[in-house]
Amino acid sequence: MKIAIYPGSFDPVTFGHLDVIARSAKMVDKLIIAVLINKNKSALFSMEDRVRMISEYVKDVPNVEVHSFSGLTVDYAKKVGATMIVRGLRAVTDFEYELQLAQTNKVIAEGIDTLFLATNLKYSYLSSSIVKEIASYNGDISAFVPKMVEIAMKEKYGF
Ligand code: COD
Repeated sequence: MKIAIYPGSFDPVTFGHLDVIARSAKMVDKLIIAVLINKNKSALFSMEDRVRMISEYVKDVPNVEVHSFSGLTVDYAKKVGATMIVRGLRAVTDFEYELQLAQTNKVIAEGIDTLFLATNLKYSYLSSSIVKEIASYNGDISAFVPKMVEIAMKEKYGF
């Protein structure tokens, strides 16, 4: 059984993430979306909220599960029996960081490979940070995130 994890902060999940999820789910038997409980980075949404929002959009995809994790991504991958880490690439700026991450992970955990999916052109500019910035000024984020996320963000920023 081919199991992959798609780790990330997903703070919040965007159409860019959902596109990577839909495409990578077709390539494996089981895809686990692994939401990082990040002790260093202060997140806008709690881990529970992030898991709930993603779960809502993948609930009808039979081979996708959403969980949270802390610690090293490769340790979590081993724990769930995954041999593949899915990551998305938007631009050259992503490439340097992602390559470093993938190569380091390969050294510390043999047998786990990283699968890079090139962004869908429609979402190549899209990031959670940009969405948060626009939302914080009460801008229109409907083109970037699902409705449920849009509502939750408006609430967070008090609009
Ligand atoms: N189109 C395509 N892909 C996208 C888009 C988009 N519009 N937006 C985001 N993505 C991709 C990102 O490039 C990334 O690959 C993935 O989606 C998740 O993105 P984020 O921003 O939600 O998540 P990150 O990048 O903050 O996640 C970082 C990790 C949690 C994977 C990393 O910090 C980690 O592994 N932490 C655990 C500790 C560890 O193991 N560290 C590494 C040791 S080498």
